Amino acid sequence: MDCLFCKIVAGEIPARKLYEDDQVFAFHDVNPQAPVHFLVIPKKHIRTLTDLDEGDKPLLGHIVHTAQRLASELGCDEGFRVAMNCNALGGQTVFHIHMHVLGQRQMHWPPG
Ligand code: IU
Repeated sequence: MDCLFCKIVAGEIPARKLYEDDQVFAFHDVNPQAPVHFLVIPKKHIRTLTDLDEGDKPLLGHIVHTAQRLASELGCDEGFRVAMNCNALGGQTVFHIHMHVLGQRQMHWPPG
């Protein structure tokens, strides 16, 4: 499959791995936008949020829970941001869904 994040999951492209289980993979973003910036992705290839179906609900819950747990482990309990960009207008550049987790700096609203 010609998907960069599937290749990261398969170990074909290097990534600084934070966590992995049978459903999800988490790694530090290669171009961090905050002192803490990592991504949580499903191992299953889902192109974008508009491709989700009912059966993906437990997987999405697991992604959120993994994001929260790792954010806490990385010292972000005071506050952090999660973001999922959807399709080109939403700022998505890698078409395999991923949850950004950013922390250890003041966040602002609205994002750009
Ligand atoms: P976006 O929401 O699709 O725009 O985010 C894609 C992110 O994936 C972006 O922050 C990249 O820096 C990041 N990334 C990465 O961490 N490692 C890679 O090999 C590639 C992209 I390609």
